Amino acid sequence: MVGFAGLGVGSLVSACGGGSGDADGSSSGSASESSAQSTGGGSQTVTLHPQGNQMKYKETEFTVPADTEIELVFENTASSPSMQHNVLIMNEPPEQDIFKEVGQAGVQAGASNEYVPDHSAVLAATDISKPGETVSVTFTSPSEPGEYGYVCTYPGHWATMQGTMIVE
Ligand SMILES: [Cu+2]
Repeated sequence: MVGFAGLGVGSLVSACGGGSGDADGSSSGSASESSAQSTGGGSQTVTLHPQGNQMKYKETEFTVPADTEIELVFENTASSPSMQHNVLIMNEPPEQDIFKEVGQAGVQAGASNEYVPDHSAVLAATDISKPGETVSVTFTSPSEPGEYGYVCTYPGHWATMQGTMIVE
C-alpha cells in the first residue's frame, strides 16, 4: 500500500548546462539564532554575545513574552583584554537620551559598582564580564508589551553597545 512511486527520479539531463550540482559541504557554520521562543509557564533563557572585539552586541534585538522570568546570559567571547562588557536592561524605550543618561551614570558609578548606576530606568543588570567570562541576571520581563532598551555601561561603550528587547 505504501507506494514509493519513484517520484522525481527522472533524468537529470537538464538544459541549464554548466553547473555541476555537487552538494557542496554545507558546513558553513551558520550561527544559531538562539531566539528560543518557548512560551508557556516558567522561565526563558536569552543568551547575548559581543560582536567580536567591537563595542557592540552581536544580538541587537531579542524577544521575550511579557511578565515572564527571564534568565539573561552574556557570554563575553571577545579576546581583547579591553573588551569588558555588561548588560543593563532598561524599563524605558530604546532612545538615545536614556542610553546616554544611563551610560554616563554608569561610568560615574564606577568599577566597584560594576558600572551599574542606581537609576530608576535600570530594570536589571549583569556584572561586568571580562573576555572569556560569562555573567547572567534573572529578572521579570515588563508586563507591558513594547520595546525596551539594553546597553553596556563599561566606559566608552554606551553610545554603540545597545540593543532592543521586544516584549510581546
Ligand atoms: Cu561593552
